[in-house]
Amino acid sequence: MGAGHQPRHTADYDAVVVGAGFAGLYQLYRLREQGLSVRVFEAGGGVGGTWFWNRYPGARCDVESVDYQYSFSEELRSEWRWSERYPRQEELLRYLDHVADRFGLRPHIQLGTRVERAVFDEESGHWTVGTDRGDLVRARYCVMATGCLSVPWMPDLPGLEDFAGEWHHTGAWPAENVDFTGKRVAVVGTGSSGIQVTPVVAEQADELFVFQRTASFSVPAFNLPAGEEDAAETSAEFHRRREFARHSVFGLSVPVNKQSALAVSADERRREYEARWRMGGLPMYGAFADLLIDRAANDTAAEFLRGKIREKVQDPDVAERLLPRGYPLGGKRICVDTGYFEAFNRSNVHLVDIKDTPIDAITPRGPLVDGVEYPVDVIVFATGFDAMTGALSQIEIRGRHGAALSEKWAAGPASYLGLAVAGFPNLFLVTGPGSPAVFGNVVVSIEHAVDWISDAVAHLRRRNLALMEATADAEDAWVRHVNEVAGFTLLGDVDSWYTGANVPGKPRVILGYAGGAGEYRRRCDETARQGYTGFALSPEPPRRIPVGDGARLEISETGSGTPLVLVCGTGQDHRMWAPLLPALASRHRVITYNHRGIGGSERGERAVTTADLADDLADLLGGLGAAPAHLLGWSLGSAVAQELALRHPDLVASLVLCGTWGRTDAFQRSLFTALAHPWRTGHRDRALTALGIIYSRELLDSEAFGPLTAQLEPLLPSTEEQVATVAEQWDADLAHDSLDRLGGITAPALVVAGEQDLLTPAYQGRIVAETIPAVSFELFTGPGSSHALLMERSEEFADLVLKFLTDLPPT
Ligand code: NA7
Repeated sequence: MGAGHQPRHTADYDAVVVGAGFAGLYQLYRLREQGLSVRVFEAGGGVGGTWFWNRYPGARCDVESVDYQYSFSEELRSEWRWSERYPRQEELLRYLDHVADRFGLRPHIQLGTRVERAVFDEESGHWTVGTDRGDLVRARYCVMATGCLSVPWMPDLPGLEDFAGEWHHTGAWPAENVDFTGKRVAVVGTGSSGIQVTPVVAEQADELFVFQRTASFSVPAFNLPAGEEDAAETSAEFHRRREFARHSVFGLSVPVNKQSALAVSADERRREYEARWRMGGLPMYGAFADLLIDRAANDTAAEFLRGKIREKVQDPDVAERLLPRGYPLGGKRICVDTGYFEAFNRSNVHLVDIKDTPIDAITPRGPLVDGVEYPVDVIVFATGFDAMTGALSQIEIRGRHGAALSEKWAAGPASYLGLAVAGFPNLFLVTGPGSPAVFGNVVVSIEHAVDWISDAVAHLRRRNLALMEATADAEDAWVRHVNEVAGFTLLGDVDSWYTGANVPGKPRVILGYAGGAGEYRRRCDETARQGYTGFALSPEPPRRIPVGDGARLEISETGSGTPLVLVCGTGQDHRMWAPLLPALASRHRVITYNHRGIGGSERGERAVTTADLADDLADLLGGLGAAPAHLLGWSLGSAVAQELALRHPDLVASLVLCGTWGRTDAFQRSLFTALAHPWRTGHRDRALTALGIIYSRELLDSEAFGPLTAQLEPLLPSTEEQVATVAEQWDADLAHDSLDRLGGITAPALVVAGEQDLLTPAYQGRIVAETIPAVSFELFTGPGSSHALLMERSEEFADLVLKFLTDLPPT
């Protein structure tokens, strides 16, 4: 945090978005459209992200203007005119500024503010986000729109701090003009940025030294001013192009040739490469289907491009040194240039090959290579970015149990679909690692990711769910898939920012999904269509409140209307209700109640009885101002609900009882003792009567019960003394739980039972249904346990409950 700024809790928002570039602006727009309060934090002094920072001379996008723009607003698209085929940085920045103004986004963006921490609070299910300006805000959702190439990578060069001239990184270029006129200049790095800056500086500088470690493949842009006709034509074409790009391999609007480069004659190959060359730029990727898969196929394209360099560069020795070798075409993103190789035909431009002899140091006068000093006035570092993970690793991001993302990602980033991370609920990444954005047109990918995230948020809100979290299994499977796919391509083996190899110490893993933009989209959309498979969706995290003599209860609340309390069973918690919540919360104030400490563990030696829990719940309802309430009990919860209805009838408006009618551990033990050792206890008949409540006579007489009894055997008392104690307890319990007592329930009740559940057969429900006076009885049938049945058919179950509640006579 910056000096002088004390953290202060400034506000709560529905969502915090980090970054106001292409991704952040659109994310803000979408969430605002959905009615969310949103705060965007942006480190830059203006919006624009990459296009705010990369203002170096010659900075230009390598995707055509018509494709590198938003598609979400037809008005925006039709009113904006691009002036060139490939947009300059300055024009892109103007466009993004226009978007921020046109859609009223600025009031929600805090500029000049760097997010330093984002911490998930498990108690509240919210993110707390802290900035270098002292902001401390809370938000339900946190969206990282931090960009794929937003953290400039600077080599650690000894002596740089004593350099007498000025130096800049292309990725953090000053807003003021840097004048190269009459100066000696060094450009370090010959990736996209170095290739773009070189010809522009060459025209201004006295002398230019280009320090090249690896030569790059580059295809000319053939940039042109956009004529009126072009604009009209491309406008008409826009939707067709965009739709094509969305489902294409590279996210580009140019078709990929479906043939193998090796399946055609040398002449035909050359014709195709020439045609792609004339298109200019990235369409070269699609010249043949197997360029990024088969090294021999790739070599044909690489050789074609090397031939072009030889044609352009007059000095054969310089040309030879500019030839990219040792890695496949496309292994590093193909550069798109305007006069890069031609610049070396100028007498003031010098290529310094540093492949075998790296820059040793920067002296006060300039770079020192192999004992030779290159005195310069300005050094331009075009040394790239800590890509994909750099921006995220600069923020302290902590998820469940305080776990740090940086630690989780120590051996390489793991995400599900590049959109979410297991253990970090409601944290979304726009084009994160594991997404295909960097292999094509990032704007197409950004729009898709933002739409997906926005739809997911809408889904959660519509269904009254609070949290969405990738499961560890889904994440593992995605990471495996990403690596598997990369293994089929030539991308995974190359030292580049695609693999993290450009930053020393960074784990070397493929950072993007190489399965294709279209295939990726299909997978993400399918996931969403199927209700977000691979994600755990859950209701509000519970509030924990101490009650009774120290036991802790957990409650969560959602929705509004007449209180409806959901009481879960032993070993379950509030998450079990997730499938039912959307429907129930649409009509009721739903309180889920999770009793903890059952079995005496949190209450000393004394076992907790249903009566204790019922009393706790009664206190709770009073404290929450939620009485009288409808009660829906599952398993042991249904016993608690019953007990509450008996002990505090005025607090219970109605009862929905489903699942096994278990009692306390002590009760169960004595029950089974009675069953398994009837000759010892002498209570066989009474036991069977009681078990008829919980199970059924038919079930007890069936073979199915034998194995269960065997399982219980170790629990059973064996000495005479133990048996006597249990028998005594059993008498007390049985008296307590007699059917006659159920007859004392006056609240209207609905009993739900599943036919296939060993422990919850229909018979149990029928007996209860016949016993409780004001009752209706519903039988759910189907395969599996009644619990599975209930959850799988949650909509039907919720309808049943809602209908029961609606049809209740007014009190
Ligand atoms: P890139 O493509 O990562 O290029 C960085 C260049 O800097 C590349 O030529 C590197 O050589 C070179 N480099 C990095 N460190 C050093 C040191 N220590 N000494 C000499 N040279 C060095 O980044 P760009 O900004 O050009 O482009 C990034 C993306 O932006 C691009 O792919 C487009 O999508 C737009 P190396 O290849 O590592 O040998």
